[in-house]
Amino acid sequence: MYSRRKFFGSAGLAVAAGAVARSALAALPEIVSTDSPAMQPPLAPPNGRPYRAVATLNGWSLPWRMRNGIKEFHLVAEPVMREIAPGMTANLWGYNGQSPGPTIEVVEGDRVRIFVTNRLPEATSIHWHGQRLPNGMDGVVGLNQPSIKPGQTYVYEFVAQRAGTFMYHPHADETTQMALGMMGFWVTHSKDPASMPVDRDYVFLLNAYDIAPGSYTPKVSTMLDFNLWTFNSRAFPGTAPMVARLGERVRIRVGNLTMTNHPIHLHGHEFVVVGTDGGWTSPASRWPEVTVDIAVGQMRAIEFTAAAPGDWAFHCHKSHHTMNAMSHVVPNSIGVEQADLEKQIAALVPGYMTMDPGMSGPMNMALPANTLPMMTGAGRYGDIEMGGMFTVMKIRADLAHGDYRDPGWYQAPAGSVAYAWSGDPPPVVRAAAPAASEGAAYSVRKPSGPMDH
Ligand SMILES: [Cu+2]
Repeated sequence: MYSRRKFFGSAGLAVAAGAVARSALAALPEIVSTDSPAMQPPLAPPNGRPYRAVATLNGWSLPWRMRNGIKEFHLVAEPVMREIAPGMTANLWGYNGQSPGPTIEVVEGDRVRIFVTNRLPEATSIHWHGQRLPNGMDGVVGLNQPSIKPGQTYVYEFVAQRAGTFMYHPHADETTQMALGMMGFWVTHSKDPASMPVDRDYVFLLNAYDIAPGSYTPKVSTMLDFNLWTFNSRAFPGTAPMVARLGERVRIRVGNLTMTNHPIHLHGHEFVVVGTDGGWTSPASRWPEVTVDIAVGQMRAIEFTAAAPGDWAFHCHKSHHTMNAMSHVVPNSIGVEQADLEKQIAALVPGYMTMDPGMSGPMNMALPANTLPMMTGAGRYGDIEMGGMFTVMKIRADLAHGDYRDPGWYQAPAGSVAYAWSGDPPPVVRAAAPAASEGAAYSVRKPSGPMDH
């Protein structure tokens, strides 16, 4: 399941034991790591209280060890390589081999101990976003704890008090560390495994990067103008599809660690928001939606019944967020005869290239290395013309329960697909202008004089 496993060497152990200053903790949990962006199947709990494990989009859940009744995890903050989509890899910072880090799954009431080893070139910490915990475990450097210096291991320990959806991220040099992808998902399952049952529970984070075309490392000073908008650090067509069997109850949990809000939209179905930052919503408070806006720092859990078979788009509704690296200084050249213009301008500006009308066709330029096309992905009927925060909800009648494999493109029944009209166009019928007397009914009355009153 994991592409490589690392064990702490004796040198690392000495550093760690010094940092935590407790000989009982010298035996650190094994570091489980992966270098793959593939979506791993849910990790069924091998011990502890039972729960239905979540599926992390293009990600995985971190195994733990049970020690004297405490769930022990080991996170390693380190530089990683993340394939954003085939054809583009980014130098990021993350945890245990990937960015985002692995999802942590625990059960309400679990006592949790998390070892955090810093293999970054600068100090870090982890804040457990949304948790009820002792103040000294909240992870804000300087406020709640000293920073975790390079080479040190710190220990966080608390009881997961509330079921729900959470995130983790550093509270140290945040603009740099979050711009480089240091973040992860956290799910605290209800201690009653029968409460709020679903058949599939997908989770992912919203992230944004600013990686100049032709380069590999995100800029860390960008405030708003990011050029890669991603689901769990993957841009379409690199995003895995979410799949469900027809009739299954599906939950999708999304956390936003970008610098702007994202209206997340599902096609073909209505959903309800069953969870917010503070926990599960009461059933009486829910109303049907097809889009939910997720603000910065927020988590939302939505649920719906997979009622209609097909390949249903699931995406951020800000149209620039379903594009990959692009320039925002492109003039609108719709209606301009491009071929002619390009020749004339190129004589003055060597290398000048125009955009195709509407920018929906391939651009007349070769892409720099390690750069994704703006809109890409080929579907059953041609180019999908999407990138960034886009994936597909694939609902099939013949999918087995628990099967998360991509079933390929939907084969729509004959006669159920929009088609080109091949007959003659209908005659244009223009409505007659209203006659003067009819129009008078809608005309403004003459201003009335004082005598009219
Ligand atoms: Cu968006």
